[in-house]
Amino acid sequence: MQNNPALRNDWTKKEVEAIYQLPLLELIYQAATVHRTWHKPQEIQLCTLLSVKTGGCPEDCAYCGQAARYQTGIQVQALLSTDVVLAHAQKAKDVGSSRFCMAAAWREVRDNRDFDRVIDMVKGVNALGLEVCCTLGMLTEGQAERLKEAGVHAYNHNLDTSEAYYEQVISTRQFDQRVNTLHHVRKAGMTVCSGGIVGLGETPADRIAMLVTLATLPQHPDSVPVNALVRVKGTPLEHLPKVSIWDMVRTVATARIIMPAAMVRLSAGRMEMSEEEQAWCFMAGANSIFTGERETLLVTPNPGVTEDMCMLDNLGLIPMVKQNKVHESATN
Ligand code: SAM
Ligand code: DTB
Ligand code: SF4
Repeated sequence: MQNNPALRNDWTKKEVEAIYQLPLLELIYQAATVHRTWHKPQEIQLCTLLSVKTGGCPEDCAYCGQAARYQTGIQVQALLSTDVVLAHAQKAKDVGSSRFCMAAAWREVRDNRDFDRVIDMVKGVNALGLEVCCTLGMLTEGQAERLKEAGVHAYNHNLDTSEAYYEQVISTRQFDQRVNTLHHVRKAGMTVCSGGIVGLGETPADRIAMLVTLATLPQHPDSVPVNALVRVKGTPLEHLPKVSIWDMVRTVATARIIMPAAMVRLSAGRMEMSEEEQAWCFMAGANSIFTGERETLLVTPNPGVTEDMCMLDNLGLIPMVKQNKVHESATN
């Protein structure tokens, strides 16, 4: 359970819908007010993402360029060596990132030598003084414990959409299996990073339902990534319309209001957003982004760190230094 009484985990769909459907500027104003109460609004967390194993994934996530069954033309890459990963982590540190997230195109972790190698990577990145995050698919309790012991701070595992819409997007696993992994992550003592994607053809009711699932977990996720669908050529969703910025803003603002202590991360899709559009998302309570010198997320383009620094400067925002753990435990 949450320790802080100001954090509610009994949100109902009706209440959250009333927030999501507020007149837009009123919604943004309320979210900005909450943001200012819980966070330093000028600070943006900079996270660096590295794909440590790319493509060839057995899952059928309809949005994903890494699913083996879609012809997306991406370069498949087996698990990188620990040295290569540590070189990337050092560069991330040099350009001011405070969190380094390693992603693998796996359905789930298997107890094999690849997992042993990921454990070594985690230890190495931790030793550099970066906050270590992993996103490796589904985990058992034992695997979660091993990651925690090796020094993983946060585990990213998105619900992606509502339970009701889930099977329209992914058929090779169930919503409940994802929720179970979130419980394993929390039980092992890692922080939970979980959010979703806007623009999969879902309705506002689906976005609201997904946010309600996250906000009614025994403890809120510590970070909530809000991804705008990146329409990858060759995936079943490539012809969907570009997501409206106001749908992104409403989702960010609602997440900010109902999970006030969480970091809300404006994740995929920034390449197709103007600086002004991103500014609306920051105003609505987003306070974290993926950036770095690689200029890619996993397989799709992302703004480079130089461009992002320029944007932060224009907006009067500053990079957040490594998260203060005392503050985290005081608010959760
Ligand atoms: N394979 C693991 C998994 O699915 O949990 C970890 C990596 S997976 C690529 C991480 C997340 O990236 C997905 O849950 C999804 O939210 C996001 N993602 C993947 N492709 C995307 C796309 N084309 N547009 C927006 N978000 C995307
Ligand atoms: C998250 O929510 N977004 C990141 C991270 N978690 C792993 C991934 C975005 C991927 C965007 C599409 C791509 O480059 O494959
Ligand atoms: Fe695989 Fe993750 Fe992509 Fe789904 S989102 S196809 S599990 S890499």
